[in-house]
This record gives sequence, C-alpha cells and structure tokens, in this order.
Amino acid sequence: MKLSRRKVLSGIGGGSLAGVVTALAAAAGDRALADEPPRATRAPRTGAYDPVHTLNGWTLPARVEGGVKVFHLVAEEIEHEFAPGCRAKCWGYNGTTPGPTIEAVEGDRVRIYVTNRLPEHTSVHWHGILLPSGMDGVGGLTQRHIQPGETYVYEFTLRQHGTHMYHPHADEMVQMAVGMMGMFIIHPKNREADPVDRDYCLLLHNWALHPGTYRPDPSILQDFDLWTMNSKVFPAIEPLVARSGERVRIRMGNLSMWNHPMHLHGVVFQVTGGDGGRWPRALWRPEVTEIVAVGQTRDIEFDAVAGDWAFHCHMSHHTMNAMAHDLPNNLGVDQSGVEDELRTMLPGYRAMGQSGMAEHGEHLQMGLKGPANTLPMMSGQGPFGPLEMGGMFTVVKVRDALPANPSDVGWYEHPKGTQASRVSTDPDFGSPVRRPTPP
Ligand SMILES: [Cu+2]
Repeated sequence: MKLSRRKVLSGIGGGSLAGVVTALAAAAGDRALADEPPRATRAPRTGAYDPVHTLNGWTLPARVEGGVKVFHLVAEEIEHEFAPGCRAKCWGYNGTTPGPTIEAVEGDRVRIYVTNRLPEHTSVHWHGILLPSGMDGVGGLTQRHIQPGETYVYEFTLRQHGTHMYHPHADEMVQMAVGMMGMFIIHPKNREADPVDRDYCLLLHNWALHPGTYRPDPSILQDFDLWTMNSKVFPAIEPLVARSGERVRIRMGNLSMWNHPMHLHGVVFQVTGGDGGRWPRALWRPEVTEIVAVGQTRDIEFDAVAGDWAFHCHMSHHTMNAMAHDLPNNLGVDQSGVEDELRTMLPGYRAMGQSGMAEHGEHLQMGLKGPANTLPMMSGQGPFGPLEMGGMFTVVKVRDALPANPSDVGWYEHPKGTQASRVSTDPDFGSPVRRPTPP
C-alpha cells in the first residue's frame, strides 16, 4: 500500500504520541516495502510530498492550527543505545538522539515550541534556514537562553527547500557532544521534476564515550570513540533498502567535528543538493565519494542496482568503534615471548596486531571480552565471515523484489558466475609476472 498523507494525518488524529509514532512508522514501513509497480508504470503521485525515512529514527508529527504547522520539541536527557552492548546517558529531543526529523514544505508557516527539560539552559538554531534574525536561536545574541523548565516558541515561514539541520546554540560544545541534533527537511513547493522513489536521511556524528564509562565526554575533540549515522554504529545502523531501478536519495548532515568522505559502492551517484535545496541539474556532479564537511548537508542520488553495496565514511578509523589511544605499532613485531611472560602476571593477556588488526575480529569470535559498556573496534558478521567494520558503515540492499518486512531482506544471493571464488590453495599457483631482481 502506498503512503498517503491522509493516512499519516489520520494516525495523528489518534491521540497519544506513541500512537502517532506507531502510525507513522507503519505508514513509512508500508511505503518503504510495499510491492509498488516499477517506476516507469507508476501512477502520478498525490499529496503534498513523500516523507523521508530517517535511518533508525522518526519524523516529528505536526498538527495544523489556523494554517500553521505546529511542532513541539522537548530537550531532555535520554538513555541511548549505540548498538547492543553499549549504552549511554545522552541529551536529545523527544526521547531520542538524533531528535526527530522535522519535515515541512516550502511556503509553510511553522511554529515550533521548545521545552527545556535539561539541567542547564539551551536554545535551538535552525541551521541553514532563512528566517528573521530573532528566530535564529543563538542564545545571548538573538534571544534569551531557554532556562530549565521553560518553553520558547519559534515561528517563521519556510522560503526555501533542502536538507537542513537543527541543534543548540548554547553551551554548544557540550550539548552537541552529548547528542543534541536533528534534521529539518523542507520539501519543494512544486513536486520535483525528477522524483526519487526512496528518500533517506542521516546525521553523521562522533562521540567520546570512553570504554567502561556511561556519559559521552564533551571535553575531548580528537579522541572520539564512536562514529555514528543517526547516533548508531555498525552493525546497529539500518540498511538502506530499495528495489532495482528505483531512484534513491540519501540526505546526509554532519554535526560531528570531522569531515566525512562518504563513499558508496556499486554505482556512480549524482551529488544533487544540500543546504541550498535541490541544485539545478546542470550543477549535479557524478561521484563515488562525496565529502560532507562539518556543518554541511549533502544529498546524493542514484539508480539502484541489485546487490549488497557498502556505504561508509572513507576515513578508515571512522569505520571502527572504540579504540585504545596511543597504541604502540606492533605490526610485524614477534610478540610471542613477551606475550607468555605477561600472561604469568595478566591471565588472558593477548598481544595484538602482529599481522594486522583483522585478528581482532577472530578474537571476538573466540569470545574474548573487552572493557564494560563499549563495542568491539570492528564487528558485524556477513554471509562470508566477519565484516571487520564499525562506526559509519552500513549496507545499501537492493533487490529485484522486496519482501514484506525490511528485516527479512537478508543477504544478496549472487547470480551464478557473478561472484569471486577460490581457484587454488597453492602459494606458487600460476606464473605471475615479476620485475627482475636488481643484481
Ligand atoms: Cu568520517
């Protein structure tokens, strides 16, 4: 069944927030997975816009009062799980980090209540959005800070479309470091001439959640432990699911303290927009990696090709989870004697990294445990072994036919003759060409 705005709004009419969220989730699920006809034969779309899908997240329901779309954000402390086995006390909005995605349409008048249930003051800056200066949310500069217990109201008319963000502009380093952020998607007033079939959004972030601790450390700007999409790490990040041939858009925002070259396998995507809305076609760029700089948003689009395609940041330590810092480089070092000696003092001690870090994945399979409340540096099981990834990594799963439930997509079944396979176990196999050794 195709999602209609009427269906979402009737869900909102149901009453409780939980009910609304359930209705939205069900509706979004319908849209993501329903067995719609292929794009070419599809009936024209109806309704104001097709909602985005926030990976592992949700969209904030609105009610309409006198022609104004009314939202209510609550800044509060929350309990967050990065992946099973790693939780933290974070700050977020309406029970989650990132906060719910706000969605509206160019030309909409929006009224946004912000209630502060944090132990300190806050404010909300509408990042990239054109508005009167007094609505810009810079605590001390454009408004009084919102004190604990207070509710402020912001109201403005949306004069643009694009992928935007919201975050505090008050004790910013602390508040963003502990999870306060969200996306603000403004759909164009006129339906897009080149529509997409799937519209995903995600916020990139980094966290100094030192192993064994329970609160992200805002004082650290370099030694981050967790690199996240929508505050989740691989393998807890949802896959992005699509049917072959569908047009997919991924909207990315970056509120972390690093730039992220986001790389997608299997296709050449077009970079089609960002904070400035969807760019004119002549400005689209074909790429396989696009840097989403700190404070930027970037939209990429592509035609889905069947397979399981890695989608990740290309900074290799951003696709890892918590790592010990200042480690000696043991690559190529024979540690066997040292290891035995240390084991007499530290039972279970294991020297790491003589032939690379991949052995870390094997140790995990052997049941070796790290410190409390952290995640293995790399994890995730693929159909052919450990994926050796963490952090900002997920999979774009494209199938010719989609199952009724997204969690049933499973692994790609490679058509016969389309997968790498072993031909020999002899190290001297074949006669590879070598450069002659100099005398
Ligand atoms: Cu990165």
